[in-house]
Amino acid sequence: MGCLRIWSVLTCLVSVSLVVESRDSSWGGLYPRESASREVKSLDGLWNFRLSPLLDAEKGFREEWYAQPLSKSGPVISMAVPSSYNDITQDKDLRDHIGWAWYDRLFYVPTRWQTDKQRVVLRLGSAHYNSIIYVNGHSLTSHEGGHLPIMADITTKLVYGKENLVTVAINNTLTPETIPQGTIVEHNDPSRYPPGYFAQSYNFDFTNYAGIHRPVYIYTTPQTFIEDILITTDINGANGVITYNVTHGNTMIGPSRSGEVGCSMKLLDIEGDHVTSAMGCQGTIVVTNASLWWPYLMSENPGYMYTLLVAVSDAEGNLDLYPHKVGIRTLGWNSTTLTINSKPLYLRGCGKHEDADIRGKGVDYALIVKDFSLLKWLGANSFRTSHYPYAEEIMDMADKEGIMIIDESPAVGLSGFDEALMNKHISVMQELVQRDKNRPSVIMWSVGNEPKSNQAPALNYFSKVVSATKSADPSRPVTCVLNKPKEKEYAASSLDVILVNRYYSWYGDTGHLEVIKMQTITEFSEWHLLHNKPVMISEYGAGSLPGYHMDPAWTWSEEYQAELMIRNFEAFDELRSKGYFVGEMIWNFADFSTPQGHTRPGGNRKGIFTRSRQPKMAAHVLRYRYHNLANDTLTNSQAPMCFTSVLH
Ligand code: GCB
Repeated sequence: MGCLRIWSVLTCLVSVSLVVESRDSSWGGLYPRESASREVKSLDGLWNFRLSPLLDAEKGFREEWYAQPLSKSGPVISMAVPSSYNDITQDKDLRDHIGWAWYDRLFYVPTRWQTDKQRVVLRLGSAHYNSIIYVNGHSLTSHEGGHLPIMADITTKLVYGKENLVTVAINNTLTPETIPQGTIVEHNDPSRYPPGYFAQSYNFDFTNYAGIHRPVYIYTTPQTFIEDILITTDINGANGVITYNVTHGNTMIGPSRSGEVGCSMKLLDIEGDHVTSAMGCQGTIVVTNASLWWPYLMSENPGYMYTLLVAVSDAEGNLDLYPHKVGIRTLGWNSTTLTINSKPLYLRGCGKHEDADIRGKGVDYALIVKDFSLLKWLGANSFRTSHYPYAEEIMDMADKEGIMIIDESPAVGLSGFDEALMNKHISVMQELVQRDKNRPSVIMWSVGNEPKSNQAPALNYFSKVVSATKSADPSRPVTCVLNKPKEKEYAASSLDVILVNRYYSWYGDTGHLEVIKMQTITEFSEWHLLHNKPVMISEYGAGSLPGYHMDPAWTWSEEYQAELMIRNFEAFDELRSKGYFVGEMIWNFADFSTPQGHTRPGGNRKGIFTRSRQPKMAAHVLRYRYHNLANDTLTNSQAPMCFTSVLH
């Protein structure tokens, strides 16, 4: 029975993909933005929702739940979109569900869209993990992977001026073939487990939240439309140089006239005033006396962005317009240093999560604004999208606020490294680069976090994944966040910058804060010596329970967390003075949800803020340091900051 049920969950992923009319969309398209030629309509709100029965994962497909409103085929509950579904109700089975979940809602499209011969696109910012999208009963597209957009042209499937039905089936099952990986553990002992009992296990330290996590839009374009825009920037003296390449598409409604399509560009400054114009679908724009994109606290005016108003016109002169933000900046890297606009960079940041109570990983605008407000309060200039690509709404804020991003793929804790996994990993990297390639905030790609890179096949695997990422985008350095001992580690040699997670005096030498400085300096010097590359610490930290105090410091107290940080700072300052240590990121920005476990009291408590974003003592300590470091960087002094005076 158990076996049968697992077979059912897993094969369902395979068999249903066969019935999808147009398969796997890996190009999520440009973010839906309004313009004079594009209308955008939000489908966010309350959808209808039902889980597949636990012992019959395929029921929804067999009974074609997508063919009519879900409420007609059985009971439904209301479900918020965007949000994870897990923590919304009091139902433990919903929280812990493994398998298919079904969403649907009705929506109208105006007849005018048909009269005006508009192309209509449906776009989900993300849905975790496997999803199949239906409109009016047609299976339009499927997507594997939970953190990247899904797009489908729905023009010919709509009933204009009437009600339309969108249905989304989502499966959160993780297997050794998914990214990230997981395993379904069967429990076949009938004396200990009920029939069919199984559990999902995975090798990462955060809750595998599921649902429609990001906004759902439908939007229109003319039949000849802007499909993609590639922007790179350079600096020449006081001038900025913007190189662009616009690709355009044609719907199936009209004949293809790509030969007759023309492009024109208008560059506007931050106030919306015209700066310059250009003709042609590819070209270069020179911006005299350009305002550059600078990180927060590296300029009086961080995050400066122009708007490139892209116009594509067809033979009849119909225009498609898309406003695209452009930050002019350059990145550089060598064996010791990262630079932005030729100035050395020191990353003062955090590892984060998309995580909040009730909504899990669902986009929440209030939380986005709060988090950026806290990052700026801290004096941070960067964060890593640990351990998956974050919502575009978050990335937009990072661009705007001048917060630099290490943009990470969902490849957390990978092992196995066979060719099939590698090809999937490469596709994920290409999808991520495709989505975020024009963002000035993105200063580095991270192909993953803590792979089992002590396994020999990791050598070939990472050299291929990194080189595919570099060919997708040669303009940014590529890294992978490592945690294996450097003596037996096969990914580092392929990377531009070495990022290492280390928890001295937490997972090892627990309680012995006095060894941190020595161990950190020894280890990071050796990483540099071994690979002759810039190095940084991408995670360090300790758990603390807010309000629990103990002096002298004791594990889980706020004092222990703060002192552990201060001891690390001593090491970081010494490493900085050596000239190859390019950054530090505390783990974690805020407490976050994890699977239940005896080492995780209410989740991972290494946040310097609580899950509700209130500061622990650690946040004040970090704030003091980051603002000092920022001042230090501003004056270009490399003088190490000392915190020994605060120690016992
Ligand atoms: C790590 C992982 C992160 C965990 C963290 C911890 O190295 O990258 O996902 O949450 O350690 O707290 O153990």
